[in-house]
Parts: sequence; structure tokens; C-alpha cells
Amino acid sequence: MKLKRRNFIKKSLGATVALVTTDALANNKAILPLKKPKALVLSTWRHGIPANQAAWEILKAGGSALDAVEKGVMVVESDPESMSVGYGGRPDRDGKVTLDACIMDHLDNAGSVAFLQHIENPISVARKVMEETPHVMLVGEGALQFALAQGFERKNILTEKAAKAWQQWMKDTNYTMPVNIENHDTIGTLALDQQGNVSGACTTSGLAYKMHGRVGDSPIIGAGLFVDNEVGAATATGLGELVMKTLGSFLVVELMRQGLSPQQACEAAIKRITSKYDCTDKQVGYLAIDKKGNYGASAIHSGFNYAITKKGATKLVDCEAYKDENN
Ligand code: SD4
Repeated sequence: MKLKRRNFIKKSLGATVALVTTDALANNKAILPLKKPKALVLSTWRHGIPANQAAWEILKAGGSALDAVEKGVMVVESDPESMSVGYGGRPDRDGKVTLDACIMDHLDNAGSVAFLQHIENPISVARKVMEETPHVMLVGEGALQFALAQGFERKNILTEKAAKAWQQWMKDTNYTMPVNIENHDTIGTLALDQQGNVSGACTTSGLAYKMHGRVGDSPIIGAGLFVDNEVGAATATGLGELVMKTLGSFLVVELMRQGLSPQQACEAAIKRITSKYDCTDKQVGYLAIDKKGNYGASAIHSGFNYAITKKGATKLVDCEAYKDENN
């Protein structure tokens, strides 16, 4: 039987979609329910647990993946105990907290801020860039001016705890920029909503004690995050320089477009890095989701974990270190 568009009736927005055929109506037969998309949210690292829980409240109520990822990462940005994101984030080597964030929705819209100071929730500024300007990315002073004009509060986001840790670091390291597998914890969140749409958000204070002015992968569309609602979404954590040089999240999504599963695509993107660069003391982790709700993750070294929430239940998953079968 040929089904036409007009045969689809939406019972209500965001709720179960029912399929009715004219024949079935004529014969007074039962309405066939279509499968409701299964909402899902994934976030990098342990702080992904509270982020997912906030995102889930939105998804559960039929809200958009876009709202879910924004509200989810905001919890972590506003938590002073999380020392790699937003308020409480570790400063650069000059003692300044500079934030990077980006967001992307299911309609291919994107917004981003980089090297932003004095604002607790850079992800919401990134969303405003996406929704209120013709641009994708604002940086530094310009991003701050835009945020203030949009009504965001200027705030000291360097906590006493982060300042003390920085002072200690100054004593111990003599101002040498560290690059190792320990000094990062960006949050990247990917969500699939009940309407079957995918969105993502990524936000960080970047590598701890980085050079002043350094921007990582996290606010770069295609590097720290990429969403294509035809395929799925991916996000990255770890040493941003390696992610930027391989345009990692875009690569993962493109590999999924070509038919790889999220797991296979994450592994292939990690392999792209390990085959080109010495990664002895460098970590990168990828997280990906497809439109069907399949997901995967891969990382150069063990230690990367992520939170997954489906059907309201959240668990933390340890990601195995990538193993190249050919080596
Ligand atoms: C950066 N990718 O600035 C970020 C840091 C990070 O988990 O991911 N941390 O390079």
C-alpha cells in the first residue's frame, strides 16, 4: 500500500506520531503508531552526569536537543568545583580565565565564542551569537562587549581555589606551558530529542596554564564539535591542537555519513591522530551519536570517560584506550 504524506497525522507536537491510511480509516481499522524517537544525551567526563541530568529533564518533557545541551553544560559552567569549565576554571599562565564554547543545532546553525573573559556561561553567549548575529564566532573583547550588550553579567570567574592552584603552579613550573594527559576536562554534550533532532554544545576554560591568547579546539566548529542532523554529532576533549589539526569532530561525522558506526568513526578519527603525531603523553577523546541513537567513543589513552543518559537512567562509562589492530 502506498503511503502519502497527508496520511501522517501528528497527534501533538513532540508526542507520539500516528500513521493513518485512508484505507484504514475507511475500514475503521486501528491507527498504527510510529516508533517515537528515543531521546538520549551523552557528555564527556564525570561532570557529564549532572549535565546529562539537567539535559534529560528537558528531553523528557519533549523539549529540544538544543535547549537540552545548553542547559546541561550550563550546570557545569556554573559549578566552581569543576576546574576546567566556566566559573572556577583554571586560568592561563598569566592568571586569566579565558573561555571557549560553541553550540550547533539541528538546522546547521552554529555559534561560538573564544578567548572570552568575565562571563560565567559562555555557552549561552555562543547561542546568542548563533541566534542574534549574522556571524558564527566572536572572540575576546568583542565577544565580551556583545555578551554585556545582551545582558550577561560581568563577573570575576577566577575562584580562590583556582587562583591558589595557579600560584602553586607558578612556583613549581617556572612558567613552562604543560601539555600532558591530565590537565583538561572540557564538557561536550550531544543530545537526540524526541522529535529525532540532534544538537551539541562544547565549553571549556581550555588547557590549564596555556599561553595567554591561546584558543583550543572547543569553540571551533568542526574541531571541538560538529552536528549534522542528517547524520549525527560528535565532540572532542583533550589536547585541542591535535583535534584542530585533524578537524576531528567534522571527521567523525563525515565518517558516519559514509556508513561507519559512531564507535568505528571515533576510532578512525583517533587513528588519524596517532598515525600522524607522537601521542606518548597526549590525550584526545571523541564522543559521537547518530540519528538512530547509536553512540560510541574512543580515546588515545585510557582515563577518558563519559556519561550516558537514556530512559532517565545515567551511567558513567570508561572508554578503552584505542588499539590499532595493525600495530
Ligand atoms: C582545549 N580541548 O582547550 C580543550 C581542552 C580539553 O578536556 O578538552 N579538555 O584544548
